[in-house]
This record gives sequence, structure tokens and C-alpha cells, in this order.
Amino acid sequence: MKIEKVELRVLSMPLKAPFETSFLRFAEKECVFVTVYSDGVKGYGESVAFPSPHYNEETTETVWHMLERFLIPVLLGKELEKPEDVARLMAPIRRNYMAIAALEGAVWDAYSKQQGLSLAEALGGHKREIDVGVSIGIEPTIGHVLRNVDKFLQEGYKRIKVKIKPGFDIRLIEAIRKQFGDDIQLMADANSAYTLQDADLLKQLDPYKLLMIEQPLAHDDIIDHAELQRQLETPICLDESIHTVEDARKAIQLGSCKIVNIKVGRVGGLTHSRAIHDLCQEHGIPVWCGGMFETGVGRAHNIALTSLPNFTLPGDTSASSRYWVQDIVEPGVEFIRPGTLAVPAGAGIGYEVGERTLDRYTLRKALL
Ligand code: OSB
Ligand code: MG
Repeated sequence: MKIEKVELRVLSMPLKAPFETSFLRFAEKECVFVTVYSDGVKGYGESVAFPSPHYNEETTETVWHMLERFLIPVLLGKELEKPEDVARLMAPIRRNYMAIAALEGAVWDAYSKQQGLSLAEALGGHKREIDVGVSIGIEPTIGHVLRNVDKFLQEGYKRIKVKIKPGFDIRLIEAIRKQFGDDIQLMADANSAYTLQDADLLKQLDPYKLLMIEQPLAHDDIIDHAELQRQLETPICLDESIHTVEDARKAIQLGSCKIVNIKVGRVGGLTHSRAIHDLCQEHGIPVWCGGMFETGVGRAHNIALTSLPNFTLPGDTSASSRYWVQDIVEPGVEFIRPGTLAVPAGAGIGYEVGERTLDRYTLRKALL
């Protein structure tokens, strides 16, 4: 496949409702959107970097810069044999995984369209449907969160994740268990809001039998997480700390986590995501697919990845209606049964991109 040209856009899409984490409040989604033109097909990808460097160091502007100045020039005019070539060609470039992943994802989509395969099949995934959960943000009161939990349980989400931060943690979890019982699959995501000095506080979560606690400690730590995991019954899941297969290998070896959240953008693309999936599978570590408020395109990539066998826990790939009044894919990503998404069988990502909607959300674009 020859990479003939690449179009970059910055999109801005209003979220249905603002979403608050321990590090930032989001009212809209801004992202870099990539279209790769190759041998008569268009492949789509999107960057999960936010406008500001508060989840990791990448931003909309750094992603655009890296793509325009360094990443796209590596691929332009090149004849690729398979999408895995992108990971190999980008290997000399340090970090900037979200920028790399956006381009790599678009190449995977174009490649699978050319082969007449679904993206899931191209990756080697066999699941036809996936179970999904929902991530619920921090609210002004516990009562607000309880109402959201109720709403999403009624919609059929199979696992509830709530964001926590110091002062908005134990009592929140206690209230959810009290109202909804012990049978719902419940977990908490701290987005690095605690330190090892909070171990005694975090131990108070153990009686509530959470499915896991996600990234309680620093975004770049695997040492303190190992110590914390020794003290906690609740399994630790790492998100922010895992960028590479090597990170995952070391975290597993140290006992820093019992579960890994794989975000395609955070680890530099689908090829690396699959490698981390495989490594975790060999070590009996379950994985699930994280989310970054992706548009339908990013979520289609997540669904395809989740079709791999070791994605045994429901992920954060919620339906379009959880985020958007109108998604850029048509029709949107919607449940086939409550809490269940189909893995599309059509070629590539398996969703059509609505060009008019895409244009409406585009702040700027460039053709390279
Ligand atoms: O840590 O998983 C996270 C949203 C923004 C930044 C970080 C995270 C999240 C989510 C939302 O939890 C997941 C989603 O619904 O896409
Ligand atoms: Mg997280």
C-alpha cells in the first residue's frame, strides 16, 4: 500500500454533559483527526491527546506539530507491506505516542479496507460482540453521581467506573454499594490523585470489593504501586503508567498491577496495543480497553481491538449517545443489546464517516 497523501484536521465537538476528573474538567472534545489516502481508499484515525497536557504531556498542538513535521514525512510516498511497518518506521522517534497512534490507526483502517477485512479480523480478533462499561465523572455531590449510576445501569452498562479524588472517595463508594448492592461490577479511577502515604485510606476501599482501582498513584510510577498492591486486596489497574510493552513487562514483574488498561493512543497504536495484550495474556493479566472520549472513529478502533481474547473485562467504550448529540460516524455506535456493542463485520473500521458532520466540527485542516 502506498501512502499518497494525508489530511489533518482539528475537530471540536461539544460533549452532551461536562465531565470532571481529578485533573481536569472537560466541556468539549478537541482532537486531531487524520485521513490517510492510499490506493483509492481513505483510512481514518484520531488522536486522543487533549488540548492541555494534564493527562499526559501531549496536546492538540504537539500532535499536529509531530504529525506535520516528523511523522507524516516518514510515510509519504512510501510503499508499505503491512500496517505493522508503521510501528517499525516510527521506532526511532521518542514518545509522542498519541501522535503516532493517530497516523498508525488511519493506516490500519486503510489497509484492512484494501484487504476487504474488518479491522478486528486484520488484527486477529474473533469476538463478534463486546461488553461495555461506562466511566462517570466527579460531580458536585455524591447524590449527582448516584443519579448518573442509576441512569447508566438502566441503560444496561455492564460495569460502572467512577472517578475519585481525595475527599470524594470512600463515602462515594459506600453510597453506591448501599444503593445498588454488591452485585454490580464497580470500580474507581483516581487518575494519580493519591500517594503511598494514602495507603491506609485506600485500604478502606477493600471491604467494598471493587473490581479494581485504576491508577491510584503517580502517572509515572510503578514502584510505589507495587508496594501499594502488596497492602491492598483491591486489584490495582494501571492506565497512565503503561506506555510500552517494556513498561507492562516491568509492572507485571514488580507486581505493580493485576490488570492493565490499554489505550491505543497512550501506547503508540494498535500494533503495540496488541503486543501488550499478548504479553499480559501470557502472564494471566486481564486487560480492558480504556477511553478518552473518542469520536465514533476512535471508538471503532477500540471495538476492533477489544475483539482480541484477553480483553476479558468490560471497557470504557460507551455508545455514541453517552457522549454526543451527533457523532461523526453514521449510524452512531449503539448497543445491539443493553451493554453490548457489535464488532462490525464491514471492511476497515466498519462505520461510515459523515463528511458533512466532520466538516461542521472542523476548526482547521491541512493536506500533506
Ligand atoms: O483515565 O480513563 C481515564 C477520560 C479522560 C481522561 C482520562 C480518562 C477518561 C475516562 C473516560 O475515564 C473514558 C471514556 O468514556 O472515554
Ligand atoms: Mg484512567
